[in-house]
Amino acid sequence: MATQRTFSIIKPDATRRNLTGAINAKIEEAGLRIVGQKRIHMTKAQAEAFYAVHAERPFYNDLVSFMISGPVVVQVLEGENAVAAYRQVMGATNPADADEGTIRKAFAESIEANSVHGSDSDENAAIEINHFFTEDEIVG
Ligand code: IDP
Ligand code: MG
Repeated sequence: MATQRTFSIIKPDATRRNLTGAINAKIEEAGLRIVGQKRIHMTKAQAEAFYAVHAERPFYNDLVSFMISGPVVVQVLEGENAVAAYRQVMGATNPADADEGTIRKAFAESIEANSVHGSDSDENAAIEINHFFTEDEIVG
């Protein structure tokens, strides 16, 4: 598998608890390179658009409120098979189901406040990266 990029968000529950460095350590230990990174406070419109695929789910409004409840760190990660590799180090959506050693097992507070987002496909990674980064902000 060739070098690939994926999109990551360190969510407000993690920035609030000062876990950016600890999460970045797990990302780097997994062999992924952080090639773009910035700390932002998402607008409501940005969060709604980002999670539009979940608009019909019962947790959508709560999820949008959570994602704008504090700063987030948006990231571009690069590496071998990056989309799948990051999903693996993130762990399951519900931390109760997450494997030992994963970010969500170590840090997530709940199924909603689960510390990180990672793209679920190569196609969505490209869309999500373009949403938050210009090409000159990504330095490999
Ligand atoms: P993922 O982040 O593991 O890809 P998705 O199903 O894409 O999981 O859900 C997006 C986000 O929505 C999750 O990371 C979590 O923050 C939130 N979420 C998912 N399922 C639930 C739920 O059942 N209750 C509350 N929040 C949820
Ligand atoms: Mg998802």
